[in-house]
Formats: sequence, structure tokens, C-alpha cells
Amino acid sequence: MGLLSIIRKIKRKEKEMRILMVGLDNSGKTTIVLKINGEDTSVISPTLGFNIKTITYQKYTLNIWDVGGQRTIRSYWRNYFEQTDGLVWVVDSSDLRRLDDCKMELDNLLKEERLSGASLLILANKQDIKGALTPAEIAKDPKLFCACCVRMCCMFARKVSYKCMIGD
Ligand SMILES: Nc1nc2c(ncn2[C@@H]2O[C@H](COP(=O)(O)OP(=O)(O)OP(=O)(O)O)[C@@H](O)[C@H]2O)c(=O)[nH]1
Ligand SMILES: [Mg+2]
Repeated sequence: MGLLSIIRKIKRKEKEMRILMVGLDNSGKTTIVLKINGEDTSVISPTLGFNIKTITYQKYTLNIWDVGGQRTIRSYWRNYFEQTDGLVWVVDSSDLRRLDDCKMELDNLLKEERLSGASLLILANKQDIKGALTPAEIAKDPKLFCACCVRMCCMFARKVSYKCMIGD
């Protein structure tokens, strides 16, 4: 079940949703949003603030907030929590060195009162890189187990997995 299906059940009447994409820097958030929107991803710089994309899918309007993940700007994430319907946590599955950091930051987010009503999707990105953890391995971790679903995601695959984010 995708993030959209879960939120849809909760908010049957509302057609506009606010999705917050966060995760450590370099995990691939901006790439994912651009790919989904059919935009060029050949030159991408680290996000220093945020980008907003509005995407229409079926009869839903998704306002996707893609927020920069560098350590020095993570404290600003809290400015984007209000009225979030869906939280997408993007993991660089190949970055084993920073996995603890990644878990700790997610753990902190999940303590946030203002995100308590939001559905969580973890995207295990960069599956094309040798040695990357699989979604099952990521989901096994007790700290990440809280997620309603961990989806495979690889933005470098030939077939862009649009459904991994909002599919049924
Ligand atoms: N191999 C591989 N590289 C990827 C994939 N997705 C994104 N990248 C690369 O990862 C790097 C970082 O991607 P971004 O989209 O800028 O990452 P980000 O999470 O937005 O980073 P910040 O804005 O700094 O928080 C870029 O060089 C992308 O080309 C993937 O699925 N596989
Ligand atoms: Mg970015």
C-alpha cells in the first residue's frame, strides 16, 4: 500500500495533501522529486533551503516540500512540520557509514508532536549501488520498523518508480 492510499483512507474528502520529504543530505530527495515530475536530473546541487513541487496524481494535488538535509540546516526542518499529511524519509541505502545518524534523525522526527498525525513512508533509495541495504534489511531495524512501509527506490533505474511514492 502506498503513502497515498494510506492518507486517502484518513482524509477521504480532502484532495490536497502536504508531503514533507526529508532525510540526510545526499540521500536523493531532490532527484526523486524531479524524476517524478519528469524533470532533468543531470545537474543537481545540494538543497540549502527547500523546494516545493505541486504534482497532480489522479484527483489529488500533492504539495511536495523537499527540504535540504545537511547537518547544519536540519534544525530548520521543524519549520515545515505544520499540517504535514505524509512524511517521506529518504535513505541512502548504500551509505552504511551514516546509518546510525540516519536512524537518530528519524527517531527525533518521530518524537515531534506536530508530525504525530502524518503517515510515514521510508524510501530505500540508491538500490543500484552494490552493497546497498535492501528495503527488508532497513525495515528489520527496530528504529525504522515504525514505518508503515519501506519501499524500494532507485532513481537511476531505467524505469522510474513513480508508484513507489504514491502508488497503490
Ligand atoms: N547511484 C545513485 N545515485 C543517486 C540516486 N538518487 C540520487 N542519486 C545521486 O545522489 C546525489 C544527491 O542527490 P540529491 O537529490 O541532491 O540529494 P538530496 O537528498 O536532495 O540532498 P540535499 O539537498 O543535500 O539534502 C546526486 O549526485 C544524485 O545524482 C540513485 O538512486 N542512485
Ligand atoms: Mg536536495
